[in-house]
Formats: sequence, C-alpha cells, structure tokens
Amino acid sequence: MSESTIESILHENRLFQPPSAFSQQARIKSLEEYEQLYERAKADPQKFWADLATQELHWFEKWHTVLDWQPPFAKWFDGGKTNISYNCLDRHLTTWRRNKAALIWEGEPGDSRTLTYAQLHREVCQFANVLKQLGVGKGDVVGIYMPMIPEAAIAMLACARIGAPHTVVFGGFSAEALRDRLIDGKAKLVVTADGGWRKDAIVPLKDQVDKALAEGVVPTVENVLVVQRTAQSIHMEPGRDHWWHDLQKGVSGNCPAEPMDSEDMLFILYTSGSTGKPKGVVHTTAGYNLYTHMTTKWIFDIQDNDVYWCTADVGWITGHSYIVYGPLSNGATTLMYEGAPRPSNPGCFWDVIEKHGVNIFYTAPTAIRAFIKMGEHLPNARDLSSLRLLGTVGEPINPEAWMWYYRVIGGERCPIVDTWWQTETGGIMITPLPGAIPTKPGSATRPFPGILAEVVDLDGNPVSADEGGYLAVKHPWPGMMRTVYGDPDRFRRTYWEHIPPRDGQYLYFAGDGARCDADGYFWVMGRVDDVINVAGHRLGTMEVESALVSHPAVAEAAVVGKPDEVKGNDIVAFVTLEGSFKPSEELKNELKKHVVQEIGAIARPGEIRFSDALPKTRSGKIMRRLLRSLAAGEEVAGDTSTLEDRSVLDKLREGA
Ligand code: 7RM
Repeated sequence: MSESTIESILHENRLFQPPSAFSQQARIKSLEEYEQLYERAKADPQKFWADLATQELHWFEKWHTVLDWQPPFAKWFDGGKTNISYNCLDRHLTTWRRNKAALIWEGEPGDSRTLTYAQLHREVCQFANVLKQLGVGKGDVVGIYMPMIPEAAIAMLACARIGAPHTVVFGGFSAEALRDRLIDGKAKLVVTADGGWRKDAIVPLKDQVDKALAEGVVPTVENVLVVQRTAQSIHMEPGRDHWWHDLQKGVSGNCPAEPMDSEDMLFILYTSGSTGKPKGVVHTTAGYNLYTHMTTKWIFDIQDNDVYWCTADVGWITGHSYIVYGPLSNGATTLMYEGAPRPSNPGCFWDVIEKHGVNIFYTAPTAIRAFIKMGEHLPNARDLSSLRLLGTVGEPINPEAWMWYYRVIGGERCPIVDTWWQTETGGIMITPLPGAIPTKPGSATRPFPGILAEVVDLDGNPVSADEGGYLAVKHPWPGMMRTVYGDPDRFRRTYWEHIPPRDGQYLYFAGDGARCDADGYFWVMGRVDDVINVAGHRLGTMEVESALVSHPAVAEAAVVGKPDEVKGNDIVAFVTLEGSFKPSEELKNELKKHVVQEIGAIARPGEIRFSDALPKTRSGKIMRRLLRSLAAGEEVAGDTSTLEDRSVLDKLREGA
C-alpha cells in the first residue's frame, strides 16, 4: 500500500450505520445481536460450532468429538460422516429449491446457461460416474485447470462426491506452474478445456496441459478430460485424452454421495509464501463446509430470491468458498462470469448486474480502482437498483475507493462488507455483518463469531489500541487449513512458530500487519513477509526471483513490491547480468516474457532494473527494505550500517 493510502486510512473516522431497511430483513439484525452471538461463541466455541453443525448440515453419522486440538493440528467433528456435495445438492432436491436456479453462467462471447439444483445434481452425478469409470476413487487427487465455465464447478462437486480431493490450478498459470502443482499433488487425472476466453482472446489451456505432461514428468497422471469450449484444433493423446461430452453421454445420473469422514481431505489449493515453492494448503470436509456455509449465510445475508455474484476465479480460494461451496450449501443462486472488463467492453460487469438483476456483488478493490479510472458514466448508464449488498476481498481497500463503491455502485443504500481472510483460513474471518455492524471505510471491522482475532507483537503480547502489530488468531476454527500437503513441518514453521505460544495458547500467524482501534475495529495494513499482493493475487518474491535466475542472462535477482494506483502493488525486479550480457530494452522484455512463461501473466514484472550489484548485508542477505524504497522513488531511510558495500546504493540510485 502507498504511503498516502496508509495516511488516509489512519485518519479515517467516518462511520456508516447499516441502513434500517437492510437490518430489518437481515439474519443478524443489530449490533447487540452480533455482540451476544460473539460472546456466546467466545465463552464456549465447541458448543457454538456443534449447535450450528447440527442445525445447518446433513450428517450420515454424528461426530463423537467436536474439537481435537493437538497444536497446531486440529480435527473438527471427528467421527462424523458427511459429504459437501450432498450438502450442496441432494438435500435441496427434496425441497421447493429442486427447480430453483443453482448456477447462472454468463459466458463469453454472449453465451449463457442456467442450471437448476436438479440439473446441476444430475451433471455432477454423471461426471462423478465418469471419474469412477476411469479408476478415480476416494483419496485420488484430481487436477482441475479450467476456464470459468459450469464444468469447473461440476468437476469440483463431482470430486467431492466420490471423495477425490481436487486441486484447482488457476487457468492463468503457465504450463510450468501447472506441472509443479500436479507433481506435488500426485494428481491422477486432469480436467481441462480445449481453451478459455480471456479478454477477447483464446487461452490454449489444453496445449498448456500437454506441455505440463510432456516427457512423462508427471507419471501419476493417467487420464485427461477435455471440455470443448473454444473449438480450435488441439492434440488429443490416444489412450490418455478424452472429450468430456463423449464420456458424459449415456452415463447414469445417479451416483450416491460417498459418506466422508469429517477430516477427509476435500481439496489442496496452492498459494504463495515467503519461500520459493508454493504451499499446498489442505482443507478437509466437515469444518470447511460448516465454516463457508455460516460465513456465506451471515455475511452475504443471502435470501432465497437473491442472485449472488462473486467475480473471483474458481482457481482462487474466493472462488472455492464463495462461488461454489458456501452459496450452494445454502441453496442460493450463484452467478459465474467468464468475462473480464477490457477496453472493448469496459461496462461488462454492470451489464451482467442489470441483465440478471444481481442483488449481492462481491469483488476486489483492484477492480474497483480500475472502474474508477474508466469513469462513472459506465455504471451510471445501467440499472443497478437490484443491488442491496456489496463486498470486497483480496487487499486493503483505500477509503476513496470504498466511498466511490458506496456512492456510485451502491447508490448509498447498500452496506459494504470488507472481508479479510486467506487461502489458509478457508473462509472470511474479519468482516462486518451487514445488518449489524456499522462500517468505517478501509476497515474490515470486527471478527466473525467464533474467531478470536488479535493484534500482537512478536512475543505474542497484545499491543494497545491503535498500535501496529501482527494479526493473529487465538483459537482454532472449523475452516482453518489442516496442514501443508506433504509437509506438516512447514505448516508448523510458517504459521505457528513466528509467535511463541502464550499461556499454553497457540497463536495462528497470518503474515499481515494490522492495528485495532479503540472500538475494536481491525485495520489490515498488508503483508509483513516476502509476499507481494498484486491486484489481489499473492506472489512470493522468491518465486519470481527463481523464475528470473532460470534465464541464462540473469546472475542474480531481487524482487520487491512498489505501490501502484490500480493494482495496489506492482512487481519491480532488480537484476544483475551474467558476464557477456548487456542491459537493453529487448532483454528487459525478454525477461518479462520469461517470467510469464515460468509462472503466468499475473507475475509479469512491471519494471526491471539492471544493476552491477545488489545491496547486501555482510552475511550476504539482500536488503529488500532498501530496494523497496528505491523502487518507490523514496529516500532510503533507516539504518544502512549493515550494508556491505555502500557504493552499491549510490549506483542503484543513479541508475534509476
Ligand atoms: C481471500 C484471499 C490473502 C491475503 C491476506 C491479506 C490480503 C485479503 C483483505 C486483505 C486487507 C482485506 N486469500 N487480504 N483480504 N487485506 N483487507 N479485506 O485474498 O490467500 O489469496 O490472500 O490477502 O494480505 O493475507 S489469499
């Protein structure tokens, strides 16, 4: 975040009461009701979650232990048997919701499709049977590399139905990134499409899968299922590749949901951390189901006749929790959009809201800032009166963007829920409940009932009101990640050892800086580790550095974030070259392209700076703090006495 954003957040004191029309119909109607709920959950978390689990989910068998906590390893509802696909589909079929729209899909260019709960159930059962026929069973990992089409959700729900954990890889990731994830997850099958639409162009997804699987480097993958979406010609490997529509034809639409143990793995989702290799975040069945169900119900306040739209991609946790599982578990109508705003269609989001009468809209601050630039005339020319609730996620929202969203999109009648959470937390942790908690622009406000959030110092002691510190969570919650796939030690080190246990209480370390004001409102300031948040996407600096040094011209690379008006942060890479290579514009472009090839377009550095050397400490550590100041064009402040060669700094400054 830029200095000016931090400044404006620090001096923000406007307070917006929930509109009374909203509160009257809301699930949680007042601040008192929220506070009672919060205190009840705090006093007896296990009873709080167990009561909700009984009321809100279907169980094949009841659990015997609500929480088994062997820090940092938690088991929720141990002994219970349930199935999230059953909770998202089957249980709605015996109600009037059977013929209600479950999924509205708005595709590109101009395609659309609506699936009722009965239709979605049938497609999911058929696809589950296809997976079974190909030998996929309980515990087999399935890779999903898809555009934003209904088949992505169908594949996820089919996997969950038969107990095959899915690992969805964002369609914008490169073949190399896909390969790493398939290898780490030991995927047995991959579901993909021939291509996907991305801003008026076709992304050749199947070609990328072919590259990822080339030369048998992912020996575990036996079959590839391909949805026909863009119909360009692709290679189909005999014996390995099959068309979705061929196999789906004539298959039974009956496939009973497998009773899963509460703690059976539901999915792996890879996310960037401060070291090179992305972590496989593991979520399990019952706790994740309950947590995404309750947060969807109370935060988005979805009512039965609402159309709810979350603009995330299913390749990210937001898509998992708040396009697919949370809304469907609640029997809601969820909208999925394949398109993205682009110069040829800058008003497309507002068209979708008008066309489908969207009531609840959930997007990212970076998108809002891009819309501000495109101009008010675009939303003003559409009928957005169906909207009643707005949400944001992914990064801090600056008060200016919050106010614009409130005024221009929400017509000053819609509450805004600024939701703080992470891939690791499974669901939303700090957020307004829209009918109950007054909002302050730029603050995610207060913790969800059952979440004991705190701002602490590195010894685990709470800091005083308005003082900066580290965001931490004190008690386990049902949606928390269970481990890093294949690396429980890394799980412990990354999240539970930065802050030592206090009075035997373990604290979850989120990796974010924050402060809590005198009203108990949280203000999340951004990452405190080597993770850069670019347009709401997490990228590890080491990940981008590894990609750069894999190019023959690069000797050394250091990557930092630099404040960006729209993206929040942009990537700046400082690069030293191998002996015979000379700095040039061409080489800069080539290196940018190389990073895109290694990771994906989201990791493309905005700027590359060549230099003779990088600023290092005497023990050889790159001093990123200095590079961050240089990248932002600021004076290099603070202690530089540990710098090994002070002339490096002057040269870097001159070179800028
Ligand atoms: C859901 C998601 C997580 C990181 C997190 C924060 C940042 C997310 C907010 C936010 C301030 C918010 N998962 N973050 N939401 N910062 N206010 N409302 O984004 O795993 O991809 O990223 O995103 O830094 O640690 S994520």
